[in-house]
Amino acid sequence: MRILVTGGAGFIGANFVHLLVREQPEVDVVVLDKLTYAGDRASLAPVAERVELVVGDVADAALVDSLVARSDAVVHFAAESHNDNSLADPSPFVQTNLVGTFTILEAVRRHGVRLHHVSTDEVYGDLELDDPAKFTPTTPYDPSSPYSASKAGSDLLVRAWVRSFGIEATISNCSNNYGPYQHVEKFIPRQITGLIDGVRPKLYGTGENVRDWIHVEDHNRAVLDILERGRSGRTYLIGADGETSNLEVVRTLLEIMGRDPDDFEHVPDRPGHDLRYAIDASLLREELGWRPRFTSFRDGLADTVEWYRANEAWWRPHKAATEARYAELGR
Ligand code: NAD
Ligand code: TDX
Repeated sequence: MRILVTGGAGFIGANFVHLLVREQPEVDVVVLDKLTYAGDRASLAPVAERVELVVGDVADAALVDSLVARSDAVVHFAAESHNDNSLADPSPFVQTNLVGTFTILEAVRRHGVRLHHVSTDEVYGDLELDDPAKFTPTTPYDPSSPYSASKAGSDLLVRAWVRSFGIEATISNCSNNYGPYQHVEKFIPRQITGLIDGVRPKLYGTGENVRDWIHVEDHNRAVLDILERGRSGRTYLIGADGETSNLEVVRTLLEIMGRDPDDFEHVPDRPGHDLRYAIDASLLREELGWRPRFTSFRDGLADTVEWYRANEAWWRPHKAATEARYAELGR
């Protein structure tokens, strides 16, 4: 069994590769990753001997065709993933997320290879703070940002390729992930590494926005379950009932790191900032028996703080350039 993991040098992809190598040692793992600013060879260093890393673009049709031809399954994580970047320059989002997914689809169609497409809950737009509803697999798509619109488009391409060409594919839409190897541009690692450097956390707008946090390992175990037992053509929502406001996240981090919980600052809001995401994962729980293992967000955050403290050599090279980009945006 050989699995091609696109985007395997990024945050979730690298954690997925670590999990595969640890728990399914009989599987051959090939990673296709362009090593953009978000990809880092160092994220695969602990498993380098066990993984073949091909540096290349998911939109390179000839390369993708040759890799898919020798694979039994493809797990497609590769994407431009940061909303703030998509507001500054949408072009790589359209290229990688749409054209890249199209390129993968054409290759799996030619070679009859099983695909799992990794997507986000942001395709559904956002919910009001007091809305009892959560996103379900039948919630209409209503993306807000160039990032989420490009992911929504990629999901729709997968659905069309299943229906029109009969490819064997599943889709998952997951809520916000946290854990080791997450780029320092993202909310939680930005604040942890800032605090290590003595910088106060930066909350966009009021901080009342809610994200449904899930540990990256719980996300990846769900992806493995879907890959093994999911029904082709189905969309599975992945979430662990982790709704927390950004303000609460910042206060918890400050407390874990031994600071005053009120010692943060408000910065200008993200344009079009989605208010709240919330996932109903009952299909995943009922059909596939998946359960999250990280049931305490506070404990998971404390582990993550420890990881960033112990792995400064991994994140430090990315920190200054990331903060320079934020300085240009005034955030
Ligand atoms: P990331 O930005 O950390 O990693 C993306 C990886 O893809 C990087 O290694 C990058 O080098 C690679 N890549 C980018 N463009 C490429 C291209 N053209 N060709 C080949 N490789 C390319 O992202 P992440 O947070 O790990 O997200 C992975 C996937 O999970 C994405 O599809 C994202 O939409 C989805 N997702 C993320 C979250 C989250 O909270 N981070 C939640 C739900 C879904
Ligand atoms: O410094 C910050 N301060 C702040 O208040 C940053 C970087 C973010 N925020 C807010 C914005 C969001 O409400 O924190 C929340 C989380 O922000 P991000 O980490 O940028 O994540 P988000 O925009 O919610 O998207 C994430 O989850 C869904 C991932 O980046 C996406 O790839 C995924 O699809």
